[in-house]
This record gives sequence, C-alpha cells and structure tokens, in this order.
Amino acid sequence: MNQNQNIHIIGAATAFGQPRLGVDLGPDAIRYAGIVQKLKGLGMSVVDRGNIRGDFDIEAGQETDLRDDNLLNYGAVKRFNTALAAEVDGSVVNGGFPLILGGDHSLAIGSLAGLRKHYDNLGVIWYDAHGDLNDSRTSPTGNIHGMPLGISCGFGDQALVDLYQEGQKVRPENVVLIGMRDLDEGEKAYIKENGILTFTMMDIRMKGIKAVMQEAMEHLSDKCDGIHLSLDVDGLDPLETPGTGTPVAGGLSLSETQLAMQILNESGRITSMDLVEVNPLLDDKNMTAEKAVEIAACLFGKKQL
Ligand code: NNH
Ligand code: MN
Ligand code: MN
Ligand code: MN
Repeated sequence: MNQNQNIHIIGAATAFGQPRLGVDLGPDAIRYAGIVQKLKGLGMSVVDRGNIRGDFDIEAGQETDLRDDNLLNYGAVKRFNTALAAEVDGSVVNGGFPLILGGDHSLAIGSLAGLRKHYDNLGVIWYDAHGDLNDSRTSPTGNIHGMPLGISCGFGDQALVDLYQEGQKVRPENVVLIGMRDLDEGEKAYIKENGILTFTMMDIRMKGIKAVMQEAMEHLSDKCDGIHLSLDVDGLDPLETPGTGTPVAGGLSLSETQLAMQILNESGRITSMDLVEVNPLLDDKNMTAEKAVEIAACLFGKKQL
C-alpha cells in the first residue's frame, strides 16, 4: 500500500451479530497469530488501538434476545457499532489506515458509518461467501451479521441505517461482491434490482481471480474517493479457514486470496479493511487467525520472492 502505511488496528470484539460465542475473541486470536510484528516487518507503522467490547456480559453469557421483528441482539449491535464508528472516524482523522479485526460481520455497520464522514463515494469490496444483504424480513436467521451491507446501502431497520450519520453510507453501484455461493432469495433479488457487480464462485472458476479483481478495481477506481475491503474469512474454503461460524464449501483458496490481495496492494487504492468472522473456539490451533495474518500481510505488500 503506497499511500498510507500508518495502520491503526481496531479490535471489534463483537459476537452480537450471530449466536455463537467465541467470535468476539477473534481480534486477540489474530494478535496472537502475530499481526503487529508481521505488518511492522513489512515496513509499516502499526498502532494497536485496543478492543471495543460493547456491553458483553461474560458471566451471564451472551443475552440472545431475538426481537419479534427478527433482529437478534438489536440494542447491543446498535450500541457496539456506534462506538466502533466513532473509533474508525477518529482513526481516519488521525491519518490512519483503519484495520478492523472482528468479530462478527455486523461490525461493518460501524466501520462503514465511521468511514462515511470522510468519503462521499466510498467503494466497497465484499469478499465473503455471503452477500450480507438481508433485512429483518428476508433474513432466514435474524442474525444481523447477515445484514450489514444491506443496512449500509440504506436497506433495513431505520435506526441502523441512520447510525452515526443519517442515511445511506454506501451506494449499491459502488459495491462489488466476490466469492458468493450462499445467497438467500431476498439477497438475490436485491442484487438484481440494484445491479450490484457480483462475482460468484462459478464466475471466479470461469474467469480466474486475477481477472475478477481487475474488473472489480476497474468498476470502482475512477468514481470512488476511497475503497474499503470487507473480508469475511468464510469467503475462503473451510479447509483453509475452518474457525468461522458459518462455513460454506467450495470457496476461495488461500493462494487465490493472496493473489487477490497482491492485486489490491498494487492498485494502491485500498483505504481501510475489515478482517472478520475469525472464531478461535471453532478452530484447530488458531489456523484461521494465522491465515488472516497472511491475508493482511499480502494486502500490505508481502511478496513470495
Ligand atoms: N445469509 C445468512 C444469514 O443472513 C448467513 C450469514 N452469515 C455470514 N455472513 N457469515 O457473511 O443469516
Ligand atoms: Mn460470510
Ligand atoms: Mn444459507
Ligand atoms: Mn459476512
């Protein structure tokens, strides 16, 4: 990344967006896997701004209040993301590249809300098995981690849409979906209605990840004033990243992801990143956090030779 080497690590220790505990330990798992040393070793300046924890009650265990309107842990998600948005906003104010470690993907509501203060035409690359474009009516689960991109596009619960700053944070035409293979029916309809540029796994198998990443950047480069990468580790195949709550077979390999990150690095256009859904309690030897560190390293310029 040539334009901003001042990385601010923000630990988003949330599990509120889904029912499985342990994903709130993701940020520390990624730290234990050595992210700070790895990025410093690439010549980056790295400041660890610690964790945002929200009002998680470890003794009581997680409250799982599924509201009648199909939004799990609604209040906790809203409070958590308001705090995260302020932290991300502050990071950009201070000249940082926000690197948000998760934590479940509902945290993207907060990261995109904080970024909105600084970008009028933010591009978003959503690297995931899922579209995260549900709202409470289309969601099969009520889990808000399946909704953050829809909410950020202005679709869904109004208080979440208006979080931190009123209205839509991202335009659907500035979104690119990569790695899709488990889209719910409502999400498929939303993608078609809004013409979101989408690369399913089948598209990636047909075209190759290099062409897909180039098309994604061509779509965003000219019109966007910043580009946010939101990378859910379940975009990779579960053989590579088993420590995640909703694995889906048939995903991207580590090697394809390394190449994708290298292309983004060479573009010099990525201005922030979420690295999410690492759950060390579902893992074998912190393998998924280690892959997460490798992915981040490639985004920041790690080369094989
Ligand atoms: N689409 C499903 C839902 O809305 C699964 C979402 N799970 C994710 N998204 N991990 O990335 O509940
Ligand atoms: Mn996912
Ligand atoms: Mn599904
Ligand atoms: Mn996701």
